[in-house]
This record gives sequence, structure tokens and C-alpha cells, in this order.
Amino acid sequence: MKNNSKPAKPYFDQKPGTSGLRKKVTVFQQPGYLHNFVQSTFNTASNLKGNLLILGGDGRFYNSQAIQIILKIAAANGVKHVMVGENGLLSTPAVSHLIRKYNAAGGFILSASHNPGGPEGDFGIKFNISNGGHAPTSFTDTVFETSKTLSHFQMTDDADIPLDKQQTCYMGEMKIDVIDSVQDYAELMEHLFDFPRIKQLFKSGVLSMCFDAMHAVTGPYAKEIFEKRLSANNDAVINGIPKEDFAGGHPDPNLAHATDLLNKLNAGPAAPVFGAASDGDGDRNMILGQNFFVNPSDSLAIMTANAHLLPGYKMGIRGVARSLPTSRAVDKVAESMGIECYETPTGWKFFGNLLDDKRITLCGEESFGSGSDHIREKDGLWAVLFWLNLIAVKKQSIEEITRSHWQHFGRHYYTRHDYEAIDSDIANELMQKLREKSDSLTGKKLSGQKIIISDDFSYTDPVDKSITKNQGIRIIFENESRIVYRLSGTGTEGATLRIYIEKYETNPEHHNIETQTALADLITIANEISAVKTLSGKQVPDVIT
Ligand code: VG1
Ligand code: CO
Repeated sequence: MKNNSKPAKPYFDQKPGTSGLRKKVTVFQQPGYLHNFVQSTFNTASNLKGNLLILGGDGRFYNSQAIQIILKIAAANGVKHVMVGENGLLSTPAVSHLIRKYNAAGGFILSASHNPGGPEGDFGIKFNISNGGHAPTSFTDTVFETSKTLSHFQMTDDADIPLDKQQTCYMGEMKIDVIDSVQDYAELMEHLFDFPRIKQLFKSGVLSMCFDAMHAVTGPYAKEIFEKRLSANNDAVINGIPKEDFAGGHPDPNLAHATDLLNKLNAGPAAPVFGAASDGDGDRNMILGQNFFVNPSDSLAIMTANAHLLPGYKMGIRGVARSLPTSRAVDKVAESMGIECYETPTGWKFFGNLLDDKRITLCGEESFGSGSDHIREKDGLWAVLFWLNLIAVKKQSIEEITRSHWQHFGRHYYTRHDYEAIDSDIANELMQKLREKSDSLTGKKLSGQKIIISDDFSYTDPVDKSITKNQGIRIIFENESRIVYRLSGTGTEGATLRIYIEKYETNPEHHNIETQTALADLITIANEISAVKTLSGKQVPDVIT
């Protein structure tokens, strides 16, 4: 038996954030850095030995090198079988699905999601467990502790495996299948949605679309699903070839970054009637109509109200969940349907238990994420198909569907203001001051509105009873307006403060106000309470979504 044991260099900064370990590429390129994290994961997930592992990433810079390193570590740690996506590509939802479909012990997803890529950009790695979802905090805490003291890692000296064609090969006794990245996922989508009906609408010319893959992982998925299987217009997919640096772009599907798509959709009467985009790893979505943007929180609410109209959800919805900062539009729908609506901290990992325990069917986040019990990740293309199917059933435009929803349930005006790359000490001080202030705000009136709750959100998981504290300062007013503050857990430079602001408006005559204008008073209050301008030195947010 060959000795595969190599001395490890412990690192002290491998604590995963909201969604895996994300750092600059140059950090990952340090000697033994990735090895340390991967071996620590193998030490923690003892069930990987003798079992199947799924492996793939969003194709960003360092994806291929990382895959070869992980394969050799997996072989030396006794993994029996690895399924890896062709060219190293697998979207986050595809990995989640493959883990579940083939009963894998887990999977590694190589991605920093919506963060920019390239040699100067970001890289990331995340381990998903056998239910297809994020490893829970108890698991990632153990990985972190292990990574600080690891003395050796196991890795074979095998040659690299070619990933550019589908094939089966071996590394020692470990079988490696280089698989089609798209097939299994596309099949799952065909089971959930009415493909013949959507296809008919495309063929009749009534429906046309533009999907912006932002040079990230969803290009091959979108071409197969929209262009091939659904016969959409043949220019339906733009920026569809994955690039290591996303062509210098920021693969975040929002109004600030998906500019190619916006230009297409707002190009006058000849523009496609439906627009969508996804992020680096394919788990986020943005939905657009002609000159119309669907707020992601509204999207979750509209999905909940209409899911029973689609084949995969015709049995109805068990319950729903949203993250704390996501607007409370879905709460109104759940209330009228008489189903449970759970409020969780930010990050998909908190939905896992609720899905496994069959408490919920749909869940979502304001950050352009929605998903269902079909997998254990949010799912960008799934959301796009959901909306396409809805258009095919309702024979209405995106704008009509959204406006009639507001008419029925009221409108939640919503915005998020991000202040990026603030000095970490200053950001922590700002949050600490808010925390100290928040207790005394309860019961006070601001701009004539009484504050009924002001606290630092804490979550008790109803399934395993684990408690997660300090998840964001929330200020809730009597008229249902709300302000939430939290620091990002996915950034790689300094700190990012996110301020989330929402206001509930039932009167349809007031449903046509521009969002920032509708929220102007609350934005002023949010800025004043936090003193964000003085403390950050920034007069305006870096990104508004
Ligand atoms: C952000 C979003 C959060 C999302 C997370 C991962 O986290 O706010 O809702 O779950 O990104 O999404 P944070 O901690 O930066 O606010 V993805 O598509 O980057 O995996
Ligand atoms: Co993502």
C-alpha cells in the first residue's frame, strides 16, 4: 500500500460563511490551503469512505485545478466512486439533485456564487451532505476546528484525469464517471413542469424569452432546456458560454449587474416578453417582463399562491419559509391559505430541516433565491421554468400576473441597500450600537409610527431545536413597515452592511409608485438610526436592489 500521507499546514481562517468557504483565489492558491479544508471535511464526514461523492463547480478560475486536487484526496481517503461534471461543470442545484438521485454520501460544490471570478477574483468551496443540502453549522464548526490543527492530509500521486469528455476511468480503486452535467437535471425539470404546454406557446410565437447566463454555469443547462427541449426562440440564451472570469462581469442577476438582459428587454415592442438571469453557480434567478421587474420576495409570494396550477405541485403546498430579510409578501398568502410560514435566518441551510421534515414545500430569499422540496438548494432555472409555466397556464404577462397579485394581497414595497467593503471594525461597531439601541426603541414612535418589535433576531429550529442567535437587527412598525440590518457572510473584502426596507400598501391606487420613492421616509429613518453615512463615510449605498 502506498503512503499517501503528506504533512499539512494548518490554517486558521477556514470558517465557512453564509454558504461555504469563500476567499480570494490567491488565498486558495496558498500551499496546501484547499487540501487542508478538504481533508478536514473528510475527517468530519466519515461516511464518504466506501461511498459515492458528487463533484463539480461553476467553471470559474481554479475550478479545474481544485477538481484534480479533490479527486486525489478522495482516492486516498477511500471514496469508492466519484461522479464529476464534464469540464468540471455542475450547477449548485444539479449537485444537490445528483446527490439525492444517486444516494451519494455528499458532494463538493466549487463556487463563490455571485462573486466575481478570475485570478484576482474569488473562489469558494462548499460541502453538501447526503440530503443534498448544506452541511449544518455543527458540521462546518467541526471542519473549522479540524482545519486549525490538521497535521497530515491524504492524497495520491496519480496523474490528472481528463475532464473534457464523458468517460469512466479509475484512480487506483476509485471509479470516476465524468458525466453529462445537464441530463439528470433537465429530466427532473420535465417532471415538475408542463413542458408540452410551454413549448406550444413558444412555437405559436406568443411567448419569446431572453435568458442571461452571465457567462456562468447555467449556459449549457439553459440551451438544453429552453432552446432544445422547449423550442424557445433560437436567440433565447445570451452569454451562454461559461468563462473562467465570467468575461470580467459580476455574475449576480439583479438590475445593477444583468445589464445585457435589461437592454434586450427594454428595447421596445420587438423585445422578448419574458426575461430572466441566473448567477455564477445557477441557484439565483431574476424574473423580468417588458419594462417590468419582479421583486424576488414577490416572486415567492406569487409562486405560493399559484403552485397548485403546475403539475409538480398540483397536490398543494404544505407550508412555506422565507429568510428574515425577505419581505412579508409570502406571509399574506400563507395566512389566506391557512398554511404555516416559517421565518429563518439568512442562508439556504436553515430550510433543510423544514424540507426534510415535510413542513414546507416552497422557500425563498430576497436575494434572488427561490426553491422547493425537489432539491435542497435554491434553484435558478427551476424558478424561470415555474414562471414560464405560470404564463402558459394563466395566459397573462409577467406584469399582469404580478399586478393582480398585489391587488388581491396588497403590495410590499421592498429594497435592499448594500454598503460594501466597509472597514470590519467600523461595521461591527455600527451593528453593536444598533443592538444596544434596539431594546429601547420598542414602543417608541418614529415619523408618527409606533415600533412594536425591535430586537436582534434569534431562530430556534423547530425540528432539531438548535438555536442561532444574532441574525439581524429588525425594527417592525405598527403599520407593518420593517427595517432589517445585517452584515453579509459571503464577502471577501472588509464587511458589507445590508439594510433591508419594506412597506406594506393595500390600496391599489398606490401601487404604481417608484420603489425608492415609496420607501423614501423609511430609508431616511433607517439611515439615521444606524448613522451609516457618518460611520461608513459613504453618502450612498454601493448597490441598491
Ligand atoms: C447572500 C444572500 C443570502 C444567500 C447567500 C448565498 O448572503 O444575502 O440570502 O443565501 O448570499 O447565496 P450574505 O450573507 O452575503 O447576505 V449564493 O447564490 O451566493 O450561494
Ligand atoms: Co449562487
